[in-house]
Amino acid sequence: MINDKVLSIILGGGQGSRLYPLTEARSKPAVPIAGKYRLVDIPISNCINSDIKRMYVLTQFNSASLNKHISNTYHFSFFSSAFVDVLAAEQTISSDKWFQGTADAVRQSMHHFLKNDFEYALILSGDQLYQMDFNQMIQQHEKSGAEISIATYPVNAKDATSFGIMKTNDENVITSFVEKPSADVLPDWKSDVSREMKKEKRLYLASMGIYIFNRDLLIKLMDNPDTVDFGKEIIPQSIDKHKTVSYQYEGYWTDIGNIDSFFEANLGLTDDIPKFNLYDQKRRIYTNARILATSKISGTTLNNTVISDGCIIQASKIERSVIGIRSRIGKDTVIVNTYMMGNDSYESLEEIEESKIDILMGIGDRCYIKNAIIDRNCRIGDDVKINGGPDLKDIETDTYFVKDGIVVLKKDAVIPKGTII
Ligand code: ADQ
Ligand code: ADP
Repeated sequence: MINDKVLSIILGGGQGSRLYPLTEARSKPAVPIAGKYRLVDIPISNCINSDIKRMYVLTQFNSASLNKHISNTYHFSFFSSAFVDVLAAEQTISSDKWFQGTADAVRQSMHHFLKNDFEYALILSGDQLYQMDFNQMIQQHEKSGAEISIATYPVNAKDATSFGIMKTNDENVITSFVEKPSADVLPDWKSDVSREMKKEKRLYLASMGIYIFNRDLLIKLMDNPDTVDFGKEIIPQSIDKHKTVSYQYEGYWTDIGNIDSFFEANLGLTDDIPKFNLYDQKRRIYTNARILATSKISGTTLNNTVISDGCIIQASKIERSVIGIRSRIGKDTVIVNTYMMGNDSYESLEEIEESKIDILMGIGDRCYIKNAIIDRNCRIGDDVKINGGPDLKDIETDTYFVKDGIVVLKKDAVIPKGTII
């Protein structure tokens, strides 16, 4: 079934500086998460599960891995109108600039959207972890006669300063909106939330950056080239003129736009009962069906660890970690609090035996790795110690990057035997 009223626009990311260095060699939607998925699989799967099957992914630059992933993963029937198209910022006769912000990205791509029939544009962020049925939001949008709807989530004072915060009237109509308020003005922005939210001190109604716009209004708003951002301009300037309604969401939702939150969201999947449920049959997260072999594990004590397909593991212990596809981990190695993204391919036995390769792809023998993100195709030699933690200062080298105590090994990094970080 296809909802033919709704066209989905997924904001795949600007320069991606907040997720650097994971976005050094790929666009943000292509960043691998949860061992076998890519960031873009989350909004795309939410759309598919809501029968919204016409999607554009807007990205600042096209990466080979993003295009390959989308074309390998999302095949729709020849007879269906479903599609997932990637639109990268492009130079046109009227514009020689990259997307200046979220609204500018939508504006510059409007000519693509308008080739389709639709009543509502559903605008989504590309860097959030959640499972949401958009139909409920669409139904409320229609019922309330709104021209714009914004999905909202109650947050606490600490988080409130990094979101758009709003106030509503009794009918959920948004009466005021401020983008990322400073801490000193926050007391003016409290909302009357449910008793449960009050108990958790989540008193501020935050925008989730998920919007529904009526088609005609979006066309009109995109006519003004001076507005470049939804949060900074379009929304605050619209609430007085166009009925803008809040759709309050109560499920799990988290922003994974920076290294720290990305790391925690991945490791959160190893909890006994993770907040993000990858095992939900009704709300599946789709990804490339790679047809990999099963994982082979020998001599390893595993605690709260998620292991993807095609791994060969001989480590002595892995704790609270997510191990990505085709990972190879050597003997007597200990891994704690780590997200290893895995490898794009295997090295053949012949290649290894002929020792053309000095350090094999994956993690060597007798290593100790804690509080790290290991990007794809890294080669970590034997006896390497990586001990991330709050004491580690932020630095960047050719092969790794430290942010908030998390050591991020860059894609294809080679870490020589015996290195200590
Ligand atoms: P932010 O997340 O800070 O706040 P922004 O950086 O504009 O806003 O990103 C929104 C989404 O658009 C992200 O997925 C981002 O990757 C993507 N994006 C940013 N620039 C882009 C560009 N030039 N081209 C394509 N995609 C781009 C927003 C709202 C807040 C709200 C939070 C919720 O402004 O009001 O509270 O989202 O996370
Ligand atoms: P994903 O990145 O989603 O895991 P694939 O598993 O299909 O996607 O492959 C990732 C990348 O690695 C692709 O660009 C693919 O062409 C490349 N690749 C896959 N297998 C090999 C191989 N045996 N040798 C070299 N490159 C490979």
